[in-house]
Amino acid sequence: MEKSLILFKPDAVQRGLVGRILARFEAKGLQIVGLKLRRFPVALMRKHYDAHKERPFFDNLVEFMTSGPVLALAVQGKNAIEVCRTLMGATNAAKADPGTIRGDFGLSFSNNLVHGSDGPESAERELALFFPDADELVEWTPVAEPWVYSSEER
Ligand code: IDP
Ligand code: MG
Repeated sequence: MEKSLILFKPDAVQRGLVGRILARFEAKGLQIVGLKLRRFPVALMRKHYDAHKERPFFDNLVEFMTSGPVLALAVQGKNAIEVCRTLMGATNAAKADPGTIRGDFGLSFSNNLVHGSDGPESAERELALFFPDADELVEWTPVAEPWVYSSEER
């Protein structure tokens, strides 16, 4: 089982899409293992997007991500990182496929509703940033798990 860090960006919260977006992760079969709503500090967002610090959009991105509440979500599942990226769709929401979160709810390159970790190392790093205390991630066994995965897959 793999964990990924998902952020619902301020546009998702402001537009009242939190429930509908969360429902997609749950309906897919992904397990919620951490959840919090905060207006996160600028320093934390700069660290989170450190890989982009030389990009021209970096300052606007950090300003956007700290302009309002963000929901941080930790999900778990088999290949959760890739599964989440597929659910989210392409970065430019205007071009993202219908059926994806960005494709169904957005039209912007920057205001694209969700963040998802892009690999195991970034997932570990990002989960530690947004859920720094060990007890913030909950270990539990979903009763539906035997129905979500076949016995060989588990
Ligand atoms: P990702 O969120 O799909 O992984 P990244 O390339 O990691 O995309 O970029 C991080 C975030 O920076 C994007 O989700 C988007 O909000 C913003 N961003 C990326 N490229 C651009 C751009 O060319 N113009 C404006 N914003 C951008
Ligand atoms: Mg990225």
